[in-house]
Formats: sequence, C-alpha cells, structure tokens
Amino acid sequence: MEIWELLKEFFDAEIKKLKLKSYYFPLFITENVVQKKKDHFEGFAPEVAWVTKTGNSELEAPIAIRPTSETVMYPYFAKWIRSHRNLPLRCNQWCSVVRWECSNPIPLIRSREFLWQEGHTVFATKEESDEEVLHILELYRRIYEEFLAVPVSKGRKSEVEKFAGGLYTTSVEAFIPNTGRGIQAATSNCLGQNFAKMFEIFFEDENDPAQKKKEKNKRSLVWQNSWAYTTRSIGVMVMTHGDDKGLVLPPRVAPIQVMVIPDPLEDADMTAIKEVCETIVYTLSQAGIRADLDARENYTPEWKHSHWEMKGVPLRIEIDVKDLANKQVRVVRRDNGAKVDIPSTDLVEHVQVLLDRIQDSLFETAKQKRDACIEVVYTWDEFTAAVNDKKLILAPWCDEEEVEKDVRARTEGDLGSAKTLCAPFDQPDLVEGSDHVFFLRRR
Ligand code: 87F
Repeated sequence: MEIWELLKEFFDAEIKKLKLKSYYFPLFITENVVQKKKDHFEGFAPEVAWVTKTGNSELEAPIAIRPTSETVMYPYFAKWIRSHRNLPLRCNQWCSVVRWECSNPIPLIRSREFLWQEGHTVFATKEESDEEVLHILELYRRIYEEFLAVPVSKGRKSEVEKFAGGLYTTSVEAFIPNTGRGIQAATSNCLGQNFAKMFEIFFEDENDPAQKKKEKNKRSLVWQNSWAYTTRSIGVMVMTHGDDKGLVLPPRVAPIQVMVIPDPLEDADMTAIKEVCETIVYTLSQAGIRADLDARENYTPEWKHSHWEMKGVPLRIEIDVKDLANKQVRVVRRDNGAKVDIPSTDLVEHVQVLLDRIQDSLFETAKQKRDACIEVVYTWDEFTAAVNDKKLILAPWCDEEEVEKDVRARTEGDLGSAKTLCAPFDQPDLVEGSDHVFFLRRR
C-alpha cells in the first residue's frame, strides 16, 4: 500500500497540472443501468459480480459491483454538460474495482479486486482528446520506467485488442522474460463519440453556425477519453526485479530505502552503537531519505540481514564496534550484494548516490534482459519458432481482425495462444510500408 501511495502521489500531482478534478462515484450499479447499456457490458458480462442478498432476504433486483465506472459516470456527464462552457470536463477517481476472474487469479497481477485510478475526460474537439491520450500514456511510461524501473513499450492496440467501446486504444506493454509473457501495463483510450451517442452527451458548439441560431437537434456530440493503471503495476515490478532471496525494490518506490542494523559483537558498548545508529537514521531522514532502524534484541544481525533482503530494502547499513572506532559504516546493496565502507561524515551524499545507482542499474538490467528477448521475424516458420522460444516478437502486421483470430487459433497450445500486444510507436526499419506489432505467448 505504501508503494501504491508513492505512485499515486506522483501521478495525482501530474494530472492535477492537467486540471483533472477528483471525483468519487458509487460502488454499486443498479441493474437497469447495466441493462440499458447491455452492448457495452456484453463481452465483459461473465466477470461482473452481483449482490443478490442482504442478510437472509433476496434483493428485489440484484445490484452490480463496478468493474469500471462508465455506466455510473456518463449519465451524469449527460446532465452536467450543456454548452461549450462546461467543457472540457476532466474527472479522475481512485478506487477499487471487482472483476470476477475465474482463470487462475494471481495476487496483484490478476486479482478479483484491484485498486486503480480511472480518468474520464470530455472535450469539444478530437484534437484535444488525441493530445491528452498521449500525454497520459507518457505519464504511465514514467511510472513504469522512472519509478518501478520496468521497461515498457508505448504503442497502439490492434482492432481486436482495443477497448471495443472506443475509437482507439494506446497502451504501455511490459514483458516478463522468465515466463515469456507480455503484459498490458496501462491503457489510455480515445473513445471518440461512441459513448457520447450511447449516453446522449451533447453540447452547444459556439463554432457551429447552425447552433448559433439555436436550432434544435443541432447540438454536437462530445469527444471522450478514458485511461487507467492499476496495482498490477506493482506485480509487474515484483516479477521484473525479484530474485531467489525475495523482493528487490527500486529505491524510488521503496517504503524503506535504508535499513540500519547494529551488530553487537561481544563486549561491545551497545549504548554507543545504538546512539550512532539513531543519529544515522535521523540524519538520513532529515535529508529526505526513507531510513529506519532495526534495534530488536531478540533477533541476530544475520537473521535481520536476510529478513530485510527478503523485504527488498535497497540498502542496509551495518555498524559494529570497529566501525564505531573507525568512524565509518558498512553499506550493502540489495540488488548485487556489493559492500562498501563509507566514512560516516559524508554518509548522506554517498547513500544518495548509491540509491540513484541502484535505481538506474535495475532499469538497465531489466531493459537488457527484455531487449535480448526481442526477435524480428518475417515468415510464419520464424514466427512459430520464436513463439515456442518465449520470445517477444516484432513482425510486419496488417491489423486485420480475421488474421489476428487465425493466428490465435493456429498457435493454440499448452502455453496459450499468441496475440498482439501493440504496434510500438517506436518503429524499427522493417518491411517498407508495414506497421509492426509485438506478439507474445499467452497464459
Ligand atoms: C469487465 C466487466 C465489465 C474491462 C470489464 O480501459 C466491464 C468491463 O468495460 C470493461 N473489463 N472493461 C474495459 C474498461 C475500459 C476503460 N474503463 C475506464 C479503460 C480505462 C478506464
């Protein structure tokens, strides 16, 4: 939860710069709202959870628990928006949603309840809408790359994989080398005017001459976006950096960045050691570094070392009597186990440099591993070989529904079928005139 709070702090400040306002809409959705928008819900229906009982009595009409909030919010948008003066309308809500996954739920990655932010915005023009889609996508890239140290690719979803209710979907996509699976990291949708038609969201447009004369039925449809990232981001980070000793947390999202552990060698003056430890924690905290002290006496230093390694704390500081005498401390990195002795006088500076280095090195290592899995293919034989080899495939792609469905069918197997992740914005020079798409092996 503290990691989520750190991510939230960054993202919320950024969207407030874009004039987003915080909202909260209800968790419960009455059946008539769901029924009215059946088309939208249809494909997702199996995942919607319903409340049917209170105490021992059956409810007269079941109530859905939100899997996403379009149907809750958009009827209000239709009421609130009258003229161009009400636009843009930009709202964001932090909440949890429920999707009843039946296939193999995994904590943080695919769980039945998860936390997210859902941004829903409304504009008068497509240009404003297009621009915001990319601005938000860049914020998602930064969350993954700059905070979670997870490399992602920005791109556009295929027609099959896009959010069906919208015009186009952009996403950031991550890749887990160990499993050979791609994973959607966040999406930013341009909804076009589809939802505006469905929910009758119109505005009087000052730029439309017909409307100046206040002619009836000449109002314009609004343009909408929606975008979200979830606690899955934390799951992807855990899978990217974790090792056999446990979690490895990038310093920027580590709730504790430095754990100080006193080492009471025989006959040591424990009071003096403890005092030094407390001073170190205080000094680091004053400098804005999240430091803590494990002074518990019922655990050995060795036990504490592996405990805080398992918890992923980026740096640990060990102090014993010898260090005390030499006015130095021993600093140990979680990511590569490297140990250095540092004079206690310029500790803050050194710790800051080390934390930055760990952050950069986690990202670089993850990027190298990911890039080593990318394979460019041109033929079907190369494609199937690469799929079986758990590669992240870059292939020329026509983006036709029939073709994607055919690829899915032809790759069905134990590891699951292949599907497109996105057409990366950053296009390599492949076959002239064709777009390129990442493929992956699914569940
Ligand atoms: C599950 C049950 C019911 C995904 C669902 O991308 C409805 C849905 O609409 C559903 N699973 N979706 C698509 C979500 C689209 C959209 N929602 C707002 C986003 C961004 C945030």
